[in-house]
Amino acid sequence: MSYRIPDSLIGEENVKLAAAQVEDYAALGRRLERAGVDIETITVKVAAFAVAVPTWGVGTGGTRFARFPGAGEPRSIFDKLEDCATIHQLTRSTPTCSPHFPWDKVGDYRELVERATALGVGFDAVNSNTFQDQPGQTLSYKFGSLAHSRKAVRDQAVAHNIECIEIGEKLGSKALTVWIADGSNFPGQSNLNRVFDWYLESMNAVYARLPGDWRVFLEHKLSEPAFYSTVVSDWGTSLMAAQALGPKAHCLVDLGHHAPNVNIEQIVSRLIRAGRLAGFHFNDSKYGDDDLDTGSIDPFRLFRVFNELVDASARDAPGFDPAYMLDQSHNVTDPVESLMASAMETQRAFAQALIVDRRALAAAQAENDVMLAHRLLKAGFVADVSPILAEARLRGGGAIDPIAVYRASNYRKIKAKERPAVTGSISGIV
Ligand code: RM4
Ligand code: MN
Ligand code: MN
Repeated sequence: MSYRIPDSLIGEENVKLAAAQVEDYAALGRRLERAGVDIETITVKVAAFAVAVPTWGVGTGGTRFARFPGAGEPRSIFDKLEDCATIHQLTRSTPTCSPHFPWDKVGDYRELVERATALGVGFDAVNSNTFQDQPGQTLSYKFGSLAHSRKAVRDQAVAHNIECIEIGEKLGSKALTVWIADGSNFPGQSNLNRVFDWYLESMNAVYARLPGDWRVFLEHKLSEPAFYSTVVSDWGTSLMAAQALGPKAHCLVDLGHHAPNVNIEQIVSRLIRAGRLAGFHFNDSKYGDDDLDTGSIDPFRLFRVFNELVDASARDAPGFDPAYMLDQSHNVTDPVESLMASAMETQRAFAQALIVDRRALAAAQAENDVMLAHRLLKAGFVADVSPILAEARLRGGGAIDPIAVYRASNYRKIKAKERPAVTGSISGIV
């Protein structure tokens, strides 16, 4: 049996921080009470919040230049599941993982489900991959996949997506996420109108195979690897496609897939309005699709996104049921630590958005009291809600300080012995 962090260690580490936690939680509770906010209500909501871990995220990523593999990296989906389970064990906020195919392909999916269940994790949306060629693949995706100029290549990409749905059914998933790298690098390389027709035609064929209770998440991206035009470049294109496909198609917002300075929270608001917000791939960025850790660069942006989500939930927006996932590449940190920190940052933004006084905010907006409205919103962001997050974890059997427990356990060192390095890359994003 491979190593798992003993719950007794979590207990021992929690004891060291317990007194301070009681004090900090009580103090924050009193502070919030003065503002008319019941801390318990917030803690319960935060405890129920869940974000999926991408299976490709637990491997070490890389840049265009190099990948520096770390000792004890997962070698297969079974190892990845262990790391996903560890993240959930300590943070109590990541009960599911989002697999990527063919990276996570196995011969026996019943065995995979059994292993996941034994580890206490489930499966979220399945992701297809038509942005690389796989060994032995008949036709190349060099010039595109679902929107390729040749029908045979499009058919191959459609078949792969259908296979992902079939695998997902075995895993208990309820959604397929489709991101394509299709686009062009040179003006004139492709007909901007025709490629969208091909994409829609292909996606129609995939959509037709969705089980009744499934959704398909369309992920847009401004650029990369195509640097002149991308077939599904923005939320407008994504929404056009979702509306053309049917009610099961929704638009997924990866925070890194927009031009710099774009008002992403407004995009989120518009997609909610259209009843087509699929959910998120959370990460952070400074320049492009940097895939940095969530909340590490611009936590205020993350808060502003959550402000729209809490607002939508407060007004019971029709069809509002977003799926939350992380999508990051970890090049210089231990992926387990990064994913734990990111899961906590999404919870933080959620908690901060929850404590905004929405009634006072609406009144200030109605009066055009700009400064008051801004300060009411900002009050949520500047509040240190860490004791709420720790309390939610503690009550769920997790760690007050997940990264401290992880380090105390020597998990990675032990895994380095259990997982002798394999040659080649299994991590995906290189
Ligand atoms: C893409 C996109 C997809 C992810 C791949 C690895 O940029 O974000 O969601 O599956 O990267
Ligand atoms: Mn993504
Ligand atoms: Mn991306």
